[in-house]
Amino acid sequence: MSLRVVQLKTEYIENPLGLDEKQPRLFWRLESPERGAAQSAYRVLVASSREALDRHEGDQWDTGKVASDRSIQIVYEGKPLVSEGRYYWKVQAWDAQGRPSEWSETAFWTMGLLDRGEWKAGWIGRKTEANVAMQPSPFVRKSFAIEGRVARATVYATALGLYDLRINGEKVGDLFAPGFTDYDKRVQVQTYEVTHLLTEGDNAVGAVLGDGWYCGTVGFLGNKVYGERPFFLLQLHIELADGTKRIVATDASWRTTRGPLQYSDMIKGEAYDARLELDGWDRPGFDDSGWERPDVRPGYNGLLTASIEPPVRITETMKPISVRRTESGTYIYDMGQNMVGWTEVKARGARGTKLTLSHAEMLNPDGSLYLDNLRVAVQQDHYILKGDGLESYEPHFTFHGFRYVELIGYPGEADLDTIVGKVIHSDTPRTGRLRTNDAMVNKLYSNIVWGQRGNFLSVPTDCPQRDERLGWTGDAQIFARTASYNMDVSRFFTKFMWDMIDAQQPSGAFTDVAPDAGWIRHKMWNTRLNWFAPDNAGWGDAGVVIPWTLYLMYGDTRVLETHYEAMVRWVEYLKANSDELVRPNYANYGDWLSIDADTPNEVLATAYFAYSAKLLSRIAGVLGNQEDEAHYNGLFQDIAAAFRRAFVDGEGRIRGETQTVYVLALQFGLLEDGLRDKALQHLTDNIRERGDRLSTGFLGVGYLLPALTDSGELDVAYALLTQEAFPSWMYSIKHGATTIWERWDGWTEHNGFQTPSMNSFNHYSLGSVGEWMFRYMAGIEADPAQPGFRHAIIRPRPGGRLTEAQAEYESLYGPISTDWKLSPDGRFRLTVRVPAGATATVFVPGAEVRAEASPSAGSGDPSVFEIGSGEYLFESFIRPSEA
Ligand code: RAM
Repeated sequence: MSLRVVQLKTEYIENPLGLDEKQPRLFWRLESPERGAAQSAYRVLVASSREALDRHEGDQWDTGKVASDRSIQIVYEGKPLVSEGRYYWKVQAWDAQGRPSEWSETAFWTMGLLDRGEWKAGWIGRKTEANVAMQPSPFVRKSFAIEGRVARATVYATALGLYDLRINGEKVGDLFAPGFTDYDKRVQVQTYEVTHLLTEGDNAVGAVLGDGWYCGTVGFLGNKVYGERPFFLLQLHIELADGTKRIVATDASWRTTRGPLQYSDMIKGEAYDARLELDGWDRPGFDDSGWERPDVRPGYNGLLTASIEPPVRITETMKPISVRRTESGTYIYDMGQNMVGWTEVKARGARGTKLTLSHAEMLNPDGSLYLDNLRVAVQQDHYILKGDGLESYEPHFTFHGFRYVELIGYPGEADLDTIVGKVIHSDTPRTGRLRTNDAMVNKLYSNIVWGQRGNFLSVPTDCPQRDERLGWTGDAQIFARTASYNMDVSRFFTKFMWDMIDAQQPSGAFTDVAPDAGWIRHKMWNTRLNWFAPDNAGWGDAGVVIPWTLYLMYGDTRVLETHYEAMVRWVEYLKANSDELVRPNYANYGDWLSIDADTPNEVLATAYFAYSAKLLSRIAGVLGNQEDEAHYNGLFQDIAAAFRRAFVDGEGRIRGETQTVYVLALQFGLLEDGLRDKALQHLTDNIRERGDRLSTGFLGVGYLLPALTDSGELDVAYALLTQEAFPSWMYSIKHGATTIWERWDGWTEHNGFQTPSMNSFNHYSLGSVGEWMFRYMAGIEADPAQPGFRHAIIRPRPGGRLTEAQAEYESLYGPISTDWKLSPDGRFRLTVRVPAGATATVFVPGAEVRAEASPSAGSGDPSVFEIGSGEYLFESFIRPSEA
């Protein structure tokens, strides 16, 4: 028996609760000690009870033995799934020799409330307090009795705002639920299994409500974008051992009051008065007779959808690396890492003592906190001690971007144990690891990952510190591929696509920001911020690039199907708003934050228009729509021709003559053969004239090293990667960066800090070079013909000062890795690992290739190999000039 079936997942996760997907997709992994392990057939059983499944009865679905090598994205096609249904499943697989595996372990999923009519609960909130600018966070609660033993209890909950759920004193769920969506259109519902928390007899359920994105400050748009104050919706479904069912739901019988949280706002920080704590409020037996009746909102017109996004969690606790007492008696801590989350402080002192935690990314030259770049954000949390021994405090509905913490008003001597930093983000599992022999390259990679950790919070935000933190679509699309190597962003971006769809304009235009946070609805782009437009080149295109990325990385065709029409509308919109296929010069962001190089808007916009059309053609092809495939490919060719006519001269010079115009034209395939070489020459000349330095902004930077490498200019790519002079990635690292900066010149020796109105030190866009590190340097590339790494293209490219690189990517099939080493004598050794069920084509650089596998029969090239699963060693010789 050579195959084992493991790690069963439903809709990308293990044993999910409360799905509303009527045909969930199933995934499993194969394991085998043998090389070349493959699945030749599978059988899936889905049953409505564990007992039935144990008897191998698939009363919901029995696929029978299906001859197939597929083990991901298997669409459920059994009996209809019902509300609150619980489904158990397992898999058997046959290997290439026809030997069956054991049955896998049992996995399950549950369905949520599928019918709106099943929602009996009312939305409860607390009336606004008069004469208070920032409102205290409402507490809501209810006591109830259970007569009998609880067999199963499930909570369905959500809020317009944020909620922190408690049952019998225990916290249930994660942070910042229900997440950021366009609340005018939808809100996500979370499902929790709480059987273990309930007891026979008296019980209590309660929640603290936060303003969050619903009514707190959103970016620079002010507060109350979607509503006035938070509301909470909950249904607790209890099934007793004797089969009786009952529901505890939010309604007028609940009670509400204010507690210690004087305010808690994502952008404005928090104030907590521990003297006002409501001891035992979330436990049974608490006397809430003095509490108010809640205010019940008439209803909600948006959709209640099952939560898709990975929950936000504390993923790491950081200890400060140093602390300094200032002259004024405050303490400034250095966390050693620009991080996102908050600080927990421990203090002992007199009742009424107030302490403040203030957060900043950088220090001013005089050692004080650099707060100028926060704009109107206030990264401060205030705590008033109750004077009750050792107290500890951390905030609730806010977060900060910081490396430095100033502790103000601390009673007594603070030291390194007084505070800890808590790192929070959408808990997307880590899938990528990368290491080289070069400490600076490793640091760059670390900074990229920290940029992602700091900015993936419910939506892909641009930055975590100033009054912005919005789902900028341009940033998201340029970084999406890097992000998907680093972490499993399948569900994160699936959710974000809904945000983009909700924001899509009636015209078909995708927006700059999603959720659009009301600014287009409120015409903010037209008035206060008159340069916003709903269709910026490289921003709106995220609506096509992100689904394509999900397809490549996860083989997800559903996201393509689901949003196909929306993508068509986008491309048709671009076409309708072009002038003979050239996108006119309208206000847009251009190659945002490029340095000393202005890419003309019309060149950029036309190039991206072509790219969207090309991806749409490929997407149509994947979906089997040959007519559209041909049609949009034709459109792409026509746009490319229009691009050449309008912007490219006979010498391959492209209007603007920036690195970005050349990079995009090369990468998007807009040039014909003869012109390509000339354009490449202009690009490399430009780089050389600048002293091997880049000038690209957000849009150009992602394709810069790929375009050079694909065009045979690997040396130039490496020279840019490891360049330490300004502007470069390594410049920031030389000056202490622990994250990717928003701007190449966020801080320079000559000018100090850039303009404070836009100077984030934690923006991931310029970190899109992470994609090149995986795809080219380590050489782990997806094959669009067999996506999701069913077949990988392994093509490592040693070069520059790099002599070693190891990378691993945890694909849906399992880990794929490359590990290469180039010795000074030119000997090159490469180890490749491929998971069971997957295959790879390996391109070994250099000459005199020796391998544990035999060369690919088809290619006729002795350095190309087709391998199956397992570990393989390749050796070759690379003359110094080739490296
Ligand atoms: C800035 C944002 C974002 C960028 C836009 C154009 O304000 O930080 O990164 O996409 O502008």
